[in-house]
Amino acid sequence: MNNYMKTVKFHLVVTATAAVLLSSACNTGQSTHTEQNDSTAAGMQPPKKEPISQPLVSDIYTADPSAHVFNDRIYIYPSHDTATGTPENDNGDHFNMMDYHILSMDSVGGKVTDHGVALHIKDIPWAGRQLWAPDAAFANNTYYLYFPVKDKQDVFRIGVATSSKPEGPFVAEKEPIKGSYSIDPAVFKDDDGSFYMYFGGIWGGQLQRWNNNRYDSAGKLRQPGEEAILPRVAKLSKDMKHFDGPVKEIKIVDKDGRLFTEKDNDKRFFEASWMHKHNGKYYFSYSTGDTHYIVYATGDNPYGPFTYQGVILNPVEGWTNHQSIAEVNGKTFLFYHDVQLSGKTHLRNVKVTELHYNEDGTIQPVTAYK
Ligand code: FUB
Repeated sequence: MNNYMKTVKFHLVVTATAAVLLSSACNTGQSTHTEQNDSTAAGMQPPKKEPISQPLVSDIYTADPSAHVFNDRIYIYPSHDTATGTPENDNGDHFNMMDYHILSMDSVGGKVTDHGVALHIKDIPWAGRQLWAPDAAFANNTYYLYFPVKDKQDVFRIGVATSSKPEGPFVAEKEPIKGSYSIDPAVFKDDDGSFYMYFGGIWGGQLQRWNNNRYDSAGKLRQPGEEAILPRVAKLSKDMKHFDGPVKEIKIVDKDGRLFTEKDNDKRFFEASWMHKHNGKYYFSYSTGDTHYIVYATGDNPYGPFTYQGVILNPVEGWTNHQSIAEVNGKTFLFYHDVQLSGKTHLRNVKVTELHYNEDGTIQPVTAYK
């Protein structure tokens, strides 16, 4: 299957609710007609699958939700998907996002506020195209927005922008973070106050072009029998705008301590890093990309190694799968997206559902449809 090219992978029926929401709310000019409907032969309708959660907003398309609690309010830092008409290709060019909108709500299930444009690509001096999945952090009395975007040479770098308010507007630094590359920054604050950035994404995210932190425009994806490409981590400096030390690879291993190979593509790293802590353990979660799972691995320190534990979120409708995990008033929530509103893989909508742990600290997998 090509990278990001499959419009809709599953034969899930988009609910009537979604179609109504779309036609009344999403003023994008996109049709509600989906490939699922095309591929469903008359008389062979699969059973209707009801989503367990509804989109948090339906007047814009949003994806890749990074959730944090700031000042007792839930803030979500998503990608803002738009129908720009960019043709689909293997590099994900059709994910051609131009700005960020921050969402917030006082509780899960409460009214969601869209705070409007927080940062636009035209205000990032070094940016070329494609604002992908962001994250945010608070330190030094400042809110920091971290974002991946291709530079003017078409190489993904990670930038930082600042604001005095969690919802922005944010002002971008003049250069990307020195030594940064690839996509999907996730910034984690440890109990001692240190911040770490986890990042990387293969295929369209270009991580295969980086070996030993050096760029090779001809860098190739691994062969099935080769060790899988690993995600990256870097400690952040006190000013939150630099890496404090070299970027390191994160080892994800099986129960026998073995690294995964490329053919273990239902377990190996693809994109969508996230780190959270539970009962003193570090939980590193990520998307397996072409097999569409959100999975997790646990470890004893922020650098790993992390031992693979299992699935957090089964494949959702659409090609991409991307999560964040946040604790709100003693409960743990999984923020994710699917394509309920559009049926198109690059026009997604963010959602949230509760996540539950077993007594041994393992996570109960979520299936987003019932
Ligand atoms: O939103 C663009 C890209 O799609 C993200 O950076 C990936 O994680 C995937 O969700």
